[in-house]
Amino acid sequence: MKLSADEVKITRSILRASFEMWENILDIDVAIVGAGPSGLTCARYLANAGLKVVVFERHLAFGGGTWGGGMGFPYIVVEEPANKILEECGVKLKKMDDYYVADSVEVPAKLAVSAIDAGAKILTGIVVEDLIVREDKVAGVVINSYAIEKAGLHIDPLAIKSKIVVDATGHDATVTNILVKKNKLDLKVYGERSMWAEKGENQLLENTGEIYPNLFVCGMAANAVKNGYRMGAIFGGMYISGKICAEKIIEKLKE
Ligand code: 48F
Repeated sequence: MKLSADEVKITRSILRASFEMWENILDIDVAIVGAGPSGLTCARYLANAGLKVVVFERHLAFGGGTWGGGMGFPYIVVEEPANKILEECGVKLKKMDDYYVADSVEVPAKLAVSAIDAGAKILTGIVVEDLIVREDKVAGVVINSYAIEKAGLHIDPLAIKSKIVVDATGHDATVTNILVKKNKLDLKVYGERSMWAEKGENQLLENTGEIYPNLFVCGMAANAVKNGYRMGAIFGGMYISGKICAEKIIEKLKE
């Protein structure tokens, strides 16, 4: 047996596939910023509904704050009815006391696979550094490479048009903060409150939704924007928030 490995052909294949991919996502239905638990769940439900969805994630890995479980102990806790969302993705859950526990590596892996299989594109190593805003409505995302950001290089970004943008950036609510700061909006981003798991989980469901025309928030970003409590290593609210956010977007896009 002789394996063929021509450098030019390898390079050409990668470049062609990349250009094809980028061209196909220049104008999309939903741009989700952040591939944590809420963003991935939201992507899965939107893609299942037939929408063109791209998730932009700063780091090279998807999963956000799930991988390390609670303080490095590799399990997360999920409460009913969020267990059903993970079960749909094939995650194995174990009942303990009033909760379910799940392997903190299995969960992001299976959530991402289910979002990809539904048709969502996940792009890692890409930072959303600004938004396109037209006549007081969000109209897309301004993106750059994480490597460029990390190196502190002054290299201009590119842009993607999107009917809806989702801020699923977690505790820092970076997208909403950028929108408010750059456009001098009255909208105040309060930041999250100290931990109160039960209250935080329930506030999250109320705080999920559209906060500015065409900008939705889900996951911890939704509580950070509205000064909701943080919850720690209980994740059910993140999955339900992602699902509610997808349902609200589907409803809006029907209008
Ligand atoms: O933080 P993260 O996991 O957000 P989440 O979906 O889930 C929160 C839980 O992990 C946990 C918790 C449970 O009770 O509180 O913390 O709300 O994922 C957010 C992702 O967004 C990425 C970031 O790297 C992370 O993977 N991100 C943040 N800002 C940007 C970004 C940006 N400007 N561009 C691209 N990605």
